[in-house]
Amino acid sequence: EEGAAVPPAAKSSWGPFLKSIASFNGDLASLTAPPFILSSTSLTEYSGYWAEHPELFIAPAKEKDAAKRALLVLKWFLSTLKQQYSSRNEKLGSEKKPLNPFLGELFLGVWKDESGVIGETKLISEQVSHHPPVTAYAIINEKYGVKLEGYNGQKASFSKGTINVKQVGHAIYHLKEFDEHYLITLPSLHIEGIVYGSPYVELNKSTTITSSSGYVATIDYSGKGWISGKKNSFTATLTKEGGKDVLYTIDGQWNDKFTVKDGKSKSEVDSYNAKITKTTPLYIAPIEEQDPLESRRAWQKVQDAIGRGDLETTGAEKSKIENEQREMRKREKEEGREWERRYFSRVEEDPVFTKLAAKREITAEADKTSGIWVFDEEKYKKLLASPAPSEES
Ligand code: CLR
Repeated sequence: EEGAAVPPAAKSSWGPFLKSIASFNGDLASLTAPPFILSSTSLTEYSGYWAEHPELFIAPAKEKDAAKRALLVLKWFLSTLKQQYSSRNEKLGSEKKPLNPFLGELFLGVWKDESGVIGETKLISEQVSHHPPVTAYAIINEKYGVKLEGYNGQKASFSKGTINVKQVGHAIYHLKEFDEHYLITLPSLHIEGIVYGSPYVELNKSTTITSSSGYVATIDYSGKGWISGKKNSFTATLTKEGGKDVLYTIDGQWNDKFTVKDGKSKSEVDSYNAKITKTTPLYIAPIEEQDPLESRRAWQKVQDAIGRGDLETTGAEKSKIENEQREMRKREKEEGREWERRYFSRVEEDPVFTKLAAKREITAEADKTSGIWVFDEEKYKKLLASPAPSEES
């Protein structure tokens, strides 16, 4: 469960790495991790974790009762945590260091729907800033009028053997039919198991989901819980703004089982088992059909080299991308322009965010994400209407 320990051949690189993080400056991208901890996945791909269960993502759209709808939004959110925070451990044996996306990098895909019931759910993820690294995303299901949009960056610090990561940014879940918005804050986290060479994520403190319909969900993360003693524990409540009563409570483990109980009668009304709920694979276009800015096409050579354990080529191919990027930034600066984001725009203010954030004293911290980012419907529609971009040489 704790993941693979440091492989014998890598032991020699782990000590120096531990020393280097002790004097770490907060920029995760600048961490030079030993090869066995490098993943070949770019951080732009992580946006997909929000909807690997499309059926849960759209479920609130089918619920007529406002309180139950808010509960379904909470349930969907909780169901994303396993993918977000423990899927690398499960698939790769430990937490890994992702590739640091370049400005303008895209990760596009779609969760197809064979059943014909859910409809297609589209993913658009774009790196909107490189210094500091910020990823923005939109996830859209047109059939049910469900849209999630958000952006996030990370602020990290090192203390007492762990890396503490604060997420900056937020997500907004939207239901068209009810014209409802839900503002979701992102959990802080820390990395455990570093000294043993088998890092994994544990969530800190709490997150909230504030809805325009007046419901508030609070999720408290207790880690290796003081309540149950189990990893990844949490308790959550759903309340109506202004009211004192807890409408529903949920508790359990986000990577395992949790149960939903009625706040008054305490009887179980629903449950979820993260271990047996299957994820829907994301469909991504074959590399040769991808745009040159799409993550897997752009990083292909680096990813292949990491897969082969070929450090020299990994470094060389990474440098190629970095140098090319540096050149582009230099040219833009000379010409007094800025890189045009393809799907997102920087705004002074997002009225939806401002309104919901005011209820809970949440701030945008725009200075840490090089602005407030919103999904730009105009740009999106234009792109849908125009033919695929032609090959650049
Ligand atoms: C990115 C946004 C996702 C949720 C998420 C999950 C895990 C986080 C990741 C975010 C950011 C990068 C991260 C990662 C865990 C480890 C990794 C903090 C917040 C760092 C860069 C790796 C450090 C190296 C150790 C493995 C030693 O929605």
